[in-house]
Amino acid sequence: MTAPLVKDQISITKSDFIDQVIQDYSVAYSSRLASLIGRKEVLTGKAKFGIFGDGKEVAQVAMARFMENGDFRAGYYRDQTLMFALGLSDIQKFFAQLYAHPSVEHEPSSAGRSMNGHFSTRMLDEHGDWLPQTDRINISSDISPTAGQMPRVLGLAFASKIYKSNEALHQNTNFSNQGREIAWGTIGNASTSEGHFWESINAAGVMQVPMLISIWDDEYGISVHAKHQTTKQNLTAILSGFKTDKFGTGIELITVNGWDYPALINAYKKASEVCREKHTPVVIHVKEVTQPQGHSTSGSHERYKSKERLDWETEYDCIARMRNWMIENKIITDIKLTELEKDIDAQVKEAKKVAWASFRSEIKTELDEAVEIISSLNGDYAQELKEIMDAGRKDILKILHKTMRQNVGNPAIEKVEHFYTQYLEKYQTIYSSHLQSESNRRAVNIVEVKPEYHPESETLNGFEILNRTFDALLTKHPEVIAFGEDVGKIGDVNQGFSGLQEKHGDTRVMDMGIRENTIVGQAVGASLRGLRPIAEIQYLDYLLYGIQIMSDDIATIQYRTKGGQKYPLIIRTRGHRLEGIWHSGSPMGMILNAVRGMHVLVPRDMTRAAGFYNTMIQSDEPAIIIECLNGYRLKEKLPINLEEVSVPVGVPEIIQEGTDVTLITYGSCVRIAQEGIVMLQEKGISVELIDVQSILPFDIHHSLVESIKKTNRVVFMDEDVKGGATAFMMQKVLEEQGGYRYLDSDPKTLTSQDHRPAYGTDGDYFSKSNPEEVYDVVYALMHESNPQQFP
Ligand SMILES: Cc1ncc(C[n+]2csc(CCOP(=O)(O)OP(=O)(O)O)c2C)c(N)n1
Ligand SMILES: [Mg+2]
Repeated sequence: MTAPLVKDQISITKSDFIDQVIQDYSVAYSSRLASLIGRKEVLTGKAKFGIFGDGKEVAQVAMARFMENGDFRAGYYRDQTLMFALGLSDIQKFFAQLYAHPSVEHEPSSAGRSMNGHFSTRMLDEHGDWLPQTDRINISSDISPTAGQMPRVLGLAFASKIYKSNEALHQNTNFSNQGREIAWGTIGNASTSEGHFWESINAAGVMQVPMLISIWDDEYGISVHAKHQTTKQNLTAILSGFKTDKFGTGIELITVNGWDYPALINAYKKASEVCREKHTPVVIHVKEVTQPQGHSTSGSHERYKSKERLDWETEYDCIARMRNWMIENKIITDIKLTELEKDIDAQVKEAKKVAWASFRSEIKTELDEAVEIISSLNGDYAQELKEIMDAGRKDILKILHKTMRQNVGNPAIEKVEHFYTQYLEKYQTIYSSHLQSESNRRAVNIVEVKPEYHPESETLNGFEILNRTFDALLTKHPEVIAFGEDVGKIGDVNQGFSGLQEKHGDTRVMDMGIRENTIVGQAVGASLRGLRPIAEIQYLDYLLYGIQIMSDDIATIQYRTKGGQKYPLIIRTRGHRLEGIWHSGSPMGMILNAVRGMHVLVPRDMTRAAGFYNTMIQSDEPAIIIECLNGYRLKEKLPINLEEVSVPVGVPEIIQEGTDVTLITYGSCVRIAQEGIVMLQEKGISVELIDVQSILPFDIHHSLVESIKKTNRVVFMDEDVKGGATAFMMQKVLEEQGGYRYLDSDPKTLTSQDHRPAYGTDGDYFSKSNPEEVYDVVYALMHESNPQQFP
């Protein structure tokens, strides 16, 4: 029989349809149980915190029905049911994450590094290379900052557009089937208050990309009601201005209730068709969603929800409603359903037990070993460790440490120390690996190629050197795309991409709206799907709009998936010296502290910048490359091997050798320093000038201390605020490299003022470090050491 029960449902036989509905209900029901049991696990102390998907189950089983291989999801912590429905997680893995089991095998989403409900699938093999993406559904790794997923889901959808429109990429079948993939996003109603949401929705509408967003609207964001979140308390109403017009441009907007299974199936069917076939973005506003257990284990919703609301939530519980609907429509009898639920109860409890047992069993072995070793020295301490309930690795290390402290000088302690050191090292690695890529293609492995010159080499403007480099990269790598404000038609405000849109097409070199946050998000999503984006932030001063994504998403991707996902992307920007409060920024300390996990590269000229672009395109890691704003019109000799030039990351360059003082700087300050050095030379002072070039990673071979061994004096200079990147460099060289031992004078920093730089030539002079200050700081050091010679 081929009578579809649900209106417009794909034509399937009745028995298949019934099986499908029962399957959906089973997944939803088992997910609910996992939530209920999960909360208990936290409240009884077996896990620290829990946030669950209860109340959102039925919408998610409906959504899962329409996802296809090759599709991507970027969502948030409520999506456990979707993960179960897709077979991408299971109850055991769910509990393994709740217990923070630090194992990729047991907890593949984050290896115990993320809170529960933060999902991902593994997209890299054991060498860090891409696995195929088109034979599976891909879950981009969740982050906690609400709405932080939005720029990424936009980027994932943007990638489909690129794959569809650029025929040269149609052969990349591991990444895309000619752009037919939908990027599915989920977000809570309250998180739509964030700018990220509106910026992403607008950008999707402008670009017409296959982004399908589901809003789980439970009327609350923790305790804060929709009336404080959303104009008119009505997302459908305020989104309606985005609705598709008669030309089909805009966003398809669908509203549906979260307890209405057949309506949800219809909604997702319609949504996915238009999104996949026409690349029309869709928002599904899933209303009347509940939170049976409140927001999370941190509080109870009885504190802020009225009795009426709580009663309504019980009445409109999606699982209870689906259950009734199934019985009313004779899909299954109450008795059979009750039997099924009993079976599921047993399965969920068993899976939870197995997850706990495997989490504890490894610790238990280690605990036994530690107790035995400690008991040979202190029976009481051994007993203390034994008695700690569900003792963890921290407890083991604390008691071992205490035993060592008590037995200083006792030769028998050696065994404890040995165990302690090995144990600490093992777990330090388990918890601290993968800040960056550990593959062979990590940036530090890319081999240096120095620029070579011909006696008759041409001299070009800096921007022309870059232009040739970008042209070569676009020619050589079809996956390279470049985009940003003014990057397309005019080829960026400083002409680095001039003429390249005409040459390579507008699917390679693109203009974007003024929206730094989602420009970064587009780079994220595109890079996760095998493209090689160069995303431009027009000026370094506006990086702040995008730095949240850089810090929370890009910089943590390898770490939070323990090498399961990567973003090989380049953020291109220009900064340092120019003029005025917002066009001469150099907030390096802020950046380098926010993006540990990325590379921060600060080339002093455009040849060096070209070398960094070439290096990073060969690597599989994310970088920010900051070009010098005042360098585009400076003349540079054109290397004969420009396309091959590769500047190594983490390797400083000695610009000028010297014997009296080491001056360490980077970027535009190299030229400022050189001016000061000329004045010092006139006084017979010899300065060794070093350009660090790469702030993260920083001097990986510890070459700077070698210079200090020779000069015994050091100045760290830049144009950041005091205590910014100069303090970072000082810590690296004096503490990490042990440079303090070789100093005969105080270490010095030379920075800008703490205020933003004032406009104009004089404003710049009084705001930023300048050549006369270089002279003064260095001269003062020499005077102190030899007042006769340097009065
Ligand atoms: C940027 C940011 N601000 C605050 C928080 C703390 N926080 C976590 S969840 C949440 C409420 C989110 O509500 P909603 O988007 O409606 O999702 P729901 O939990 O209701 O599904 C808040 C404020 C956060 N994680 N990120
Ligand atoms: Mg909510």
